[in-house]
Amino acid sequence: MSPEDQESVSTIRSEGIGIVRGVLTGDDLAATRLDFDRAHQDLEKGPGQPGVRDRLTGSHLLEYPAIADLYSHPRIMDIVCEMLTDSIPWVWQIITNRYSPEHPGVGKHSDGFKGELSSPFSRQSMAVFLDDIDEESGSLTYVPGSHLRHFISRDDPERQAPTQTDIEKGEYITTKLKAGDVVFRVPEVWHAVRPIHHLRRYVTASYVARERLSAVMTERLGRELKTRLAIPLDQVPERLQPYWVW
Ligand SMILES: O=C(O)CCC(=O)C(=O)O
Repeated sequence: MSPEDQESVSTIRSEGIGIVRGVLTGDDLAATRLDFDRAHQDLEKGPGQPGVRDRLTGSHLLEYPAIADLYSHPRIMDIVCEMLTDSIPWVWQIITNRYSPEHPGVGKHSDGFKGELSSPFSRQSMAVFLDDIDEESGSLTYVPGSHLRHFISRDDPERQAPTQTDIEKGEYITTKLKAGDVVFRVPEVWHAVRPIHHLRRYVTASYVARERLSAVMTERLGRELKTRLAIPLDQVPERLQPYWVW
């Protein structure tokens, strides 16, 4: 791993969010946008309605090569594997997100499981942005270090999972991104999205460390594996297969 990516891993661990710039450029970015828009047309989301967040998830996304490639992109996976200390983590969710303007954004929250502390760094998400975002439109905001409060800690055996009231009180900072940048987010970090005034699209996935499943994650795993039984493995790109199977 390059020193730059190693530094990103340190930032993600301490802050809960890290941004790797310019992972997708030129023709690759154009091809991903084309596949993204095609998937939304084919899967009956149409061109987008003002104020609506469209979300596609599941194996039909694997039919769009430029999107499918991102779920096992070597540089992205190196960072995910390092974060999870797992050489072949399990890919839990593959998703696309599209917000059509004018959209109010997303309120302050954590993607930690309600009422449950997690094993440190047992889940990791990545999001490849296809549009620029900044303070004026769609900035992802977050509270650096807040993910740590959701982790089981030997030093603090009485720790309770933060409440929504705690999450509302955090000091949120903004992010600025260019299309092609990748956001690595520890799901537990407190985050929100500023109001959106231009199209905001990204391809995202979440990955899980196989050896450190929480009670909630174990239940979700069982549900997802039942769905995957119906999908022949040869429909899954070869590079993704090790992450796809349990
Ligand atoms: O759209 C984003 O950047 C983040 C959305 C969000 O908050 C979430 O999916 O939990």
